[in-house]
Amino acid sequence: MKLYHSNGSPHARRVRILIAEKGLDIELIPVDLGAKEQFSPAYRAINPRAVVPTLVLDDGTAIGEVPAIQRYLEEAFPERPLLGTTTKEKAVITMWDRRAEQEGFLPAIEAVRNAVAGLKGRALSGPHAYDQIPELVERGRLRVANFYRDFDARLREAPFVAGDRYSVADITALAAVDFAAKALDLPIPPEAIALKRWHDAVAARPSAQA
Ligand SMILES: N[C@@H](CCC(=O)N[C@@H](CS)C(=O)NCC(=O)O)C(=O)O
Repeated sequence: MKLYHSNGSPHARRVRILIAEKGLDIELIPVDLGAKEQFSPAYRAINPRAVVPTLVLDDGTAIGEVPAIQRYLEEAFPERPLLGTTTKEKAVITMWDRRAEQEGFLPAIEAVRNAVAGLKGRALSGPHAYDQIPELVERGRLRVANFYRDFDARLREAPFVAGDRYSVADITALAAVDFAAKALDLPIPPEAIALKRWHDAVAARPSAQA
């Protein structure tokens, strides 16, 4: 099995953290996004959407899209579960994972992709060209600020995003916070005490280095 990824990709980081949490040994193959390697015929043959990450199984099956890759790895390697074990737990974790993605992770990416000069005409990843919309930068930053406020409230009532146990929802929220802090200079605000307590705990796990 091989994971095509990029060190700078927050999407790929979500899969790398899950791999580290599960203690899996999966070959990492870098795709140079700066050199536009994702658009090479060789990579497009693996992922026609020209995005990372992609997991390629030993039989050649290529799996794109972060939640699909995470689902495959969870079911193929059920030890150290991160997507829940009971029906209820699976639903609650999926709910919080989607909320972390839609309310934090994707807004942070939206703000960056609509701002960065090097991404002119590339406001959305994938095979099609889209112009930047400058208004989305401020809106994206506002959405991240609201994500911080709402997840701080959530983490005042639970130690981890989806409840009592670390899960894939923590991975998505961590990737969102770290990307917003670095790429948007939007760190966790001082009043978000519970969010900060949670971040200190999840960022201290060895997997956060992935
Ligand atoms: N929905 C995809 C999104 C993947 C994605 O957007 N990856 C970015 C890197 S974080 C990418 O490959 N960008 C290439 C580009 O902008 O051309 C997933 O879940 O894997």
